[in-house]
Amino acid sequence: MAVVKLGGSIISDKKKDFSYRGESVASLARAILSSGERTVVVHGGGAFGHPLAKRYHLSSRSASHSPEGVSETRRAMFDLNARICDSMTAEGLHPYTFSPFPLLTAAGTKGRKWLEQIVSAGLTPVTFGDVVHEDAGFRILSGDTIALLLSRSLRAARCVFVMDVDGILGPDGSVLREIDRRSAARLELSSSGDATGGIALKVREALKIASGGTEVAFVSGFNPHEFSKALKGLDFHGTIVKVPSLD
Ligand code: IP8
Repeated sequence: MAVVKLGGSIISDKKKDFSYRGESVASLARAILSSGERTVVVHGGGAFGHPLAKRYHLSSRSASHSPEGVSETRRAMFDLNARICDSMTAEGLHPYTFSPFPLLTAAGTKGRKWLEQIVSAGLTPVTFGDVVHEDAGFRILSGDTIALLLSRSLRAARCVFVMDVDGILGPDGSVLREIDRRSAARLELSSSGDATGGIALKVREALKIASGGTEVAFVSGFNPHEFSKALKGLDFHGTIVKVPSLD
Protein backbone atom coordinates (compact mmCIF):
# COMPACT_ATOMS: atom_id res chain seq x y z
CA MET A 1 0.00 0.00 0.00
CA ALA A 2 1.10 3.57 -0.59
CA VAL A 3 0.33 6.67 1.43
CA VAL A 4 0.09 9.96 -0.47
CA LYS A 5 0.23 13.21 1.48
CA LEU A 6 -1.18 16.05 -0.60
CA GLY A 7 0.48 19.13 0.85
CA GLY A 8 -1.59 22.24 1.42
CA SER A 9 0.42 24.19 -1.17
CA ILE A 10 -0.48 21.81 -3.99
CA ILE A 11 -4.21 21.63 -3.27
CA SER A 12 -4.53 25.38 -2.69
CA ASP A 13 -2.70 28.65 -3.17
CA LYS A 14 -1.63 29.48 0.38
CA LYS A 15 -1.41 33.17 -0.55
CA LYS A 16 -5.16 33.29 -1.27
CA ASP A 17 -7.48 32.20 1.54
CA PHE A 18 -9.94 29.47 0.50
CA SER A 19 -8.46 29.10 -2.98
CA TYR A 20 -8.58 25.58 -4.39
CA ARG A 21 -6.26 24.14 -7.06
CA GLY A 22 -8.78 21.85 -8.75
CA GLU A 23 -6.59 21.25 -11.81
CA SER A 24 -3.66 20.05 -9.70
CA VAL A 25 -5.82 17.69 -7.67
CA ALA A 26 -7.43 16.37 -10.86
CA SER A 27 -4.07 15.59 -12.48
CA LEU A 28 -2.84 13.87 -9.31
CA ALA A 29 -6.06 11.84 -9.12
CA ARG A 30 -5.53 10.73 -12.74
CA ALA A 31 -1.98 9.69 -11.87
CA ILE A 32 -3.19 7.69 -8.84
CA LEU A 33 -5.83 5.95 -10.94
CA SER A 34 -3.49 5.07 -13.81
CA SER A 35 -0.72 3.89 -11.46
CA GLY A 36 -2.89 1.01 -10.26
CA GLU A 37 -1.26 1.41 -6.82
CA ARG A 38 -3.33 0.69 -3.72
CA THR A 39 -3.34 4.17 -2.23
CA VAL A 40 -4.52 5.97 0.90
CA VAL A 41 -4.64 9.77 0.59
CA VAL A 42 -4.16 12.33 3.35
CA HIS A 43 -4.38 16.05 2.65
CA GLY A 44 -3.26 19.12 4.54
CA GLY A 45 -5.05 22.31 5.48
CA GLY A 46 -3.60 24.75 2.94
CA ALA A 47 -5.57 27.94 2.37
CA PHE A 48 -8.59 26.46 4.18
CA GLY A 49 -7.46 25.16 7.57
CA HIS A 50 -4.42 27.32 8.25
CA PRO A 51 -5.87 30.87 7.95
CA LEU A 52 -8.61 29.96 10.45
CA ALA A 53 -6.23 28.11 12.74
CA LYS A 54 -4.06 31.21 12.73
CA ARG A 55 -6.95 33.56 13.35
CA TYR A 56 -8.06 31.55 16.40
CA HIS A 57 -4.55 30.66 17.63
CA LEU A 58 -5.01 26.95 17.12
CA SER A 59 -1.83 24.98 16.77
CA SER A 60 -0.32 21.52 16.88
CA ARG A 61 1.96 22.56 19.73
CA SER A 62 -0.46 23.78 22.39
CA ALA A 63 -4.07 23.25 23.36
CA SER A 64 -6.80 25.72 22.45
CA HIS A 65 -10.13 26.42 24.11
CA SER A 66 -11.79 28.47 21.36
CA PRO A 67 -15.06 26.72 20.48
CA GLU A 68 -15.73 28.93 17.44
CA GLY A 69 -12.15 28.48 16.24
CA VAL A 70 -12.34 24.69 16.54
CA SER A 71 -15.72 24.56 14.85
CA GLU A 72 -14.89 26.95 11.98
CA THR A 73 -11.52 25.35 11.27
CA ARG A 74 -13.03 21.87 11.10
CA ARG A 75 -15.85 23.19 8.90
CA ALA A 76 -13.28 24.61 6.46
CA MET A 77 -11.41 21.30 6.42
CA PHE A 78 -14.61 19.41 5.61
CA ASP A 79 -15.27 21.90 2.81
CA LEU A 80 -11.77 21.36 1.38
CA ASN A 81 -12.16 17.60 1.73
CA ALA A 82 -15.45 17.70 -0.18
CA ARG A 83 -13.78 19.61 -3.02
CA ILE A 84 -10.89 17.15 -3.16
CA CYS A 85 -13.29 14.21 -3.19
CA ASP A 86 -15.31 15.86 -5.99
CA SER A 87 -12.15 16.28 -8.08
CA MET A 88 -11.13 12.67 -7.44
CA THR A 89 -14.60 11.40 -8.33
CA ALA A 90 -14.63 13.44 -11.57
CA GLU A 91 -11.40 11.63 -12.57
CA GLY A 92 -12.79 8.16 -11.91
CA LEU A 93 -11.62 7.44 -8.35
CA HIS A 94 -14.06 6.53 -5.58
CA PRO A 95 -12.94 8.45 -2.50
CA TYR A 96 -13.93 7.25 0.96
CA THR A 97 -13.38 9.94 3.58
CA PHE A 98 -12.53 8.65 7.05
CA SER A 99 -11.67 10.35 10.31
CA PRO A 100 -8.05 10.13 11.46
CA PHE A 101 -9.21 9.76 15.08
CA PRO A 102 -9.08 5.94 15.22
CA LEU A 103 -5.44 6.14 14.13
CA LEU A 104 -4.69 7.94 17.38
CA THR A 105 -6.13 5.24 19.55
CA ALA A 106 -6.44 1.87 17.85
CA ALA A 107 -3.40 2.17 15.55
CA GLY A 108 -2.06 -1.09 14.24
CA THR A 109 -3.42 -4.19 12.67
CA LYS A 110 -7.11 -3.39 13.10
CA GLY A 111 -6.83 -0.12 11.16
CA ARG A 112 -4.69 -1.84 8.59
CA LYS A 113 -7.18 -4.61 7.86
CA TRP A 114 -10.04 -2.15 7.71
CA LEU A 115 -8.26 0.15 5.24
CA GLU A 116 -7.12 -2.80 3.13
CA GLN A 117 -10.72 -3.98 2.86
CA ILE A 118 -11.85 -0.51 1.78
CA VAL A 119 -9.15 -0.40 -0.90
CA SER A 120 -10.03 -3.94 -2.03
CA ALA A 121 -13.65 -2.79 -2.41
CA GLY A 122 -12.45 -0.34 -5.08
CA LEU A 123 -12.40 2.79 -2.92
CA THR A 124 -9.62 5.27 -2.17
CA PRO A 125 -9.52 6.12 1.56
CA VAL A 126 -9.04 9.84 2.16
CA THR A 127 -8.38 11.62 5.43
CA PHE A 128 -7.02 15.03 6.41
CA GLY A 129 -5.27 17.17 9.01
CA ASP A 130 -7.87 17.75 11.70
CA VAL A 131 -8.63 19.40 15.03
CA VAL A 132 -8.51 16.75 17.73
CA HIS A 133 -9.65 16.82 21.33
CA GLU A 134 -7.34 15.81 24.13
CA ASP A 135 -7.59 16.12 27.92
CA ALA A 136 -5.84 19.52 27.78
CA GLY A 137 -8.09 20.93 25.03
CA PHE A 138 -8.09 21.04 21.21
CA ARG A 139 -4.98 20.67 19.11
CA ILE A 140 -4.28 20.47 15.40
CA LEU A 141 -3.19 17.11 14.14
CA SER A 142 -1.10 17.73 11.03
CA GLY A 143 -1.62 15.66 7.90
CA ASP A 144 2.13 15.00 8.04
CA THR A 145 1.73 13.26 11.40
CA ILE A 146 -1.25 11.35 10.02
CA ALA A 147 0.98 10.21 7.13
CA LEU A 148 3.34 8.81 9.77
CA LEU A 149 0.54 7.07 11.70
CA LEU A 150 -0.86 5.62 8.47
CA SER A 151 2.51 4.48 7.15
CA ARG A 152 3.20 2.67 10.41
CA SER A 153 -0.25 1.19 10.72
CA LEU A 154 -0.34 -0.02 7.11
CA ARG A 155 3.35 -0.94 7.04
CA ALA A 156 3.20 1.02 3.79
CA ALA A 157 5.68 0.22 1.04
CA ARG A 158 5.84 3.89 0.10
CA CYS A 159 4.87 7.32 1.36
CA VAL A 160 4.88 10.19 -1.13
CA PHE A 161 4.80 13.80 0.07
CA VAL A 162 3.42 15.98 -2.74
CA MET A 163 4.57 19.58 -2.68
CA ASP A 164 4.58 22.75 -4.84
CA VAL A 165 8.37 22.49 -5.34
CA ASP A 166 10.47 19.67 -6.76
CA GLY A 167 11.55 18.27 -3.38
CA ILE A 168 13.55 19.32 -0.34
CA LEU A 169 15.69 22.27 -1.33
CA GLY A 170 19.30 22.75 -0.28
CA PRO A 171 20.81 26.05 0.87
CA ASP A 172 21.42 27.11 -2.75
CA GLY A 173 17.81 26.42 -3.72
CA SER A 174 18.55 23.28 -5.73
CA VAL A 175 16.67 20.03 -5.12
CA LEU A 176 18.44 17.51 -2.91
CA ARG A 177 18.47 14.03 -4.41
CA GLU A 178 18.41 12.50 -0.94
CA ILE A 179 18.35 13.50 2.70
CA ASP A 180 19.10 11.61 5.86
CA ARG A 181 18.99 12.49 9.54
CA ARG A 182 22.38 14.13 9.43
CA SER A 183 21.93 16.21 6.28
CA ALA A 184 18.41 17.21 7.41
CA ALA A 185 19.82 18.49 10.71
CA ARG A 186 22.20 20.74 8.79
CA LEU A 187 19.39 22.30 6.73
CA GLU A 188 17.70 25.35 8.15
CA LEU A 189 14.16 24.14 7.68
CA SER A 190 11.37 26.54 8.55
CA SER A 191 9.01 25.45 11.29
CA SER A 192 6.87 28.57 11.06
CA GLY A 193 4.37 29.98 8.59
CA ASP A 194 1.50 27.67 9.44
CA ALA A 195 -0.37 26.24 12.42
CA THR A 196 1.54 22.99 12.43
CA GLY A 197 5.26 22.61 11.90
CA GLY A 198 6.04 23.76 8.35
CA ILE A 199 8.63 21.92 6.30
CA ALA A 200 10.58 21.03 9.46
CA LEU A 201 7.72 18.85 10.75
CA LYS A 202 7.30 17.27 7.31
CA VAL A 203 10.96 16.22 7.23
CA ARG A 204 10.90 15.06 10.86
CA GLU A 205 7.89 12.82 10.24
CA ALA A 206 9.41 11.63 6.93
CA LEU A 207 12.57 10.47 8.72
CA LYS A 208 10.44 8.52 11.23
CA ILE A 209 8.44 6.95 8.39
CA ALA A 210 11.61 5.91 6.56
CA SER A 211 13.09 4.42 9.73
CA GLY A 212 10.05 2.10 9.86
CA GLY A 213 11.01 0.60 6.49
CA THR A 214 8.72 2.67 4.24
CA GLU A 215 10.31 4.34 1.19
CA VAL A 216 9.72 8.09 1.43
CA ALA A 217 9.63 10.52 -1.50
CA PHE A 218 9.18 14.28 -1.85
CA VAL A 219 7.97 15.30 -5.29
CA SER A 220 6.26 18.19 -7.03
CA GLY A 221 2.55 17.88 -7.64
CA PHE A 222 2.87 20.27 -10.56
CA ASN A 223 4.60 17.46 -12.40
CA PRO A 224 2.16 14.52 -12.34
CA HIS A 225 4.52 12.39 -14.44
CA GLU A 226 7.22 12.55 -11.74
CA PHE A 227 4.57 12.02 -9.04
CA SER A 228 3.39 8.93 -10.87
CA LYS A 229 6.94 7.54 -11.03
CA ALA A 230 7.46 8.23 -7.31
CA LEU A 231 4.16 6.50 -6.49
CA LYS A 232 5.17 3.43 -8.49
CA GLY A 233 8.60 3.25 -6.84
CA LEU A 234 10.43 4.21 -10.04
CA ASP A 235 13.28 6.68 -10.35
CA PHE A 236 11.84 10.20 -10.23
CA HIS A 237 12.92 13.83 -10.00
CA GLY A 238 12.70 14.81 -6.35
CA THR A 239 14.07 13.86 -2.93
CA ILE A 240 14.22 10.47 -1.29
CA VAL A 241 14.76 9.90 2.42
CA LYS A 242 17.62 7.61 3.35
CA VAL A 243 17.93 5.70 6.59
CA PRO A 244 21.24 4.22 7.67
CA SER A 245 21.47 0.54 6.69
CA LEU A 246 21.84 -1.96 9.50
CA ASP A 247 25.02 -3.55 8.13
O1 IP8 B 1 -1.53 21.21 6.64
C1 IP8 B 1 -3.30 20.97 9.16
O2 IP8 B 1 -2.75 19.92 8.42
P1 IP8 B 1 -1.36 20.13 7.65
C2 IP8 B 1 -4.81 20.88 9.28
O3 IP8 B 1 -1.08 18.79 7.02
C3 IP8 B 1 -5.48 22.07 9.87
O4 IP8 B 1 -0.32 20.45 8.69
C4 IP8 B 1 -6.73 21.83 10.55
C5 IP8 B 1 -5.03 23.29 9.79
